[in-house]
Amino acid sequence: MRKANTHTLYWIGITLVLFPILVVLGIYMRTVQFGQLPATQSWFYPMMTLHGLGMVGVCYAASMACAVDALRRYIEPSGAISWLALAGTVAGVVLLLVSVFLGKFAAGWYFLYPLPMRGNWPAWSTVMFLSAITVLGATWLIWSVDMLRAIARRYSLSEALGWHYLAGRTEPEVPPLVLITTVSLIACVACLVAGVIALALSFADVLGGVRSDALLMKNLTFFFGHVLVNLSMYLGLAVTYEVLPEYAGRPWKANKIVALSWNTVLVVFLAAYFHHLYMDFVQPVVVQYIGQVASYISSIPAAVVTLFGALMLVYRSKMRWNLASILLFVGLAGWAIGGGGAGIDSTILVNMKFHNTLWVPAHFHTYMLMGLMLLVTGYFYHCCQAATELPEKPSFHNLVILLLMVGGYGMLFMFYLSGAASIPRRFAVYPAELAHGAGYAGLGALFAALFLVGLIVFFVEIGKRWIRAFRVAV
Ligand code: HEM
Ligand SMILES: [Cu+2]
Repeated sequence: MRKANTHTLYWIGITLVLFPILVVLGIYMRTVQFGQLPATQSWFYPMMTLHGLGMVGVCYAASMACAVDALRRYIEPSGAISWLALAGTVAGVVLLLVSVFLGKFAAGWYFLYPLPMRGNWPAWSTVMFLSAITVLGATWLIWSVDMLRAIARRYSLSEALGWHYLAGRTEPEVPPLVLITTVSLIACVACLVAGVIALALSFADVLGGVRSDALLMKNLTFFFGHVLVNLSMYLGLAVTYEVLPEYAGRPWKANKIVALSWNTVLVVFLAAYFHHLYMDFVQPVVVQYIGQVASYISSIPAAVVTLFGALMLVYRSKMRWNLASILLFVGLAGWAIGGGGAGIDSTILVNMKFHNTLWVPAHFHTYMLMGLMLLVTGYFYHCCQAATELPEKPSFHNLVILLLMVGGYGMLFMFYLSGAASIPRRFAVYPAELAHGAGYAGLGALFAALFLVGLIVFFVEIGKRWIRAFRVAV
């Protein structure tokens, strides 16, 4: 039995509440796109904004909570800042809910300038939305810096980044968890600083009427958004490197190749965000090419090393399959499949056709929903199960996996088909020319409902364990 950490249990509780609500919003959007619920159409864009930002926030905070929990074996994060992270996140969510539900703020999750100032919602709701992101961004910046501080107390920067492996030494042994988290946290500080600048300029506009350069704002915004989403994924992978070996009964250690691939990620992935600006012809042409090349270099080596490592770990091992290890394993698969879809879209020749079609939500939902969220829920289950050791029912768990897989991939397949059929993203209602989009939307809603059923069954399983673990811990 391994007592669960109180902060982690709170994060698990928050995730278990927010995630299904946000899934319901997703089903709602697909239903409106199917042509149903016409009376609620004016809520589509506020709900899209809430769903998008809410999901990205849950993914980030939950994956960070996993990484922090796993890291506690090696380092000691500050207790006060762990509480601050929880309180600041809850405060940010409350501000966001007010801006969306009372103010009908609807500029989309990345609030691309100058849309937040030009919509038909009141200026106070824009201020409220920007305040929500400010609170979340400031909280997460402090959280990340504290984790870097805690890592630095035990490892030097060059050790934490595994540079001694690159130099051919194998001592001191640094777990891949520490290496990948350090890479992610450095990127996190960079992206949150860019976010702060974009926010300050947005505030200057909405409060002081000071206009900003739209291209500069777009660069800042996508640097922030691209990096935040990707590093959340990396945090999910980092804990997989740590936990999957427990089930395989074999170690998964850092070495020269692991260190090299993740240092490449650190150097190159900050430049990959240019793939979001292919349509901006006023960008210097050279950065468009950099965007495509950086997208490949930042994803392929780390993916190959991680997937190969995971397969070697499992191959002919006496793997103990339970809900945690299965979710981690299929989560890796979802990450790889979504990554493939992203790679296709980051190719300029393809992006010319796929830009802003549903192909984009298709690929990022693949690695966020069937990748990261499965890694996170797998890790959470692992914590709760380790803390309670309740008997497990394999047949019941297989049912959960089946529902999640059929529902999730069915929903995604409808997104991919829509994208390939040129259905644009962010259309609440499809006009006659795009009428074929409605059918995909209806099927997508059905599959997503199946996913939700799987999620509810899963929550019953993890919920029992969570309540017990909570009673012991608090
Ligand atoms: C079963 C689960 C989910 C369903 C049914 C769902 C559904 C949807 C739908 C229908 C849209 C609007 C697509 C459009 O542009 O027409 C959307 C957008 C989005 N979703 Fe999800 N989603 C789910 C899970 C997730 C997860 C796990 C994430 C995690 C990051 C996520 C993040 C987003 C984002 C960022 C947007 C874009 C919002 C915008 O354009 O501003 N979703 N989702
Ligand atoms: Cu990107």
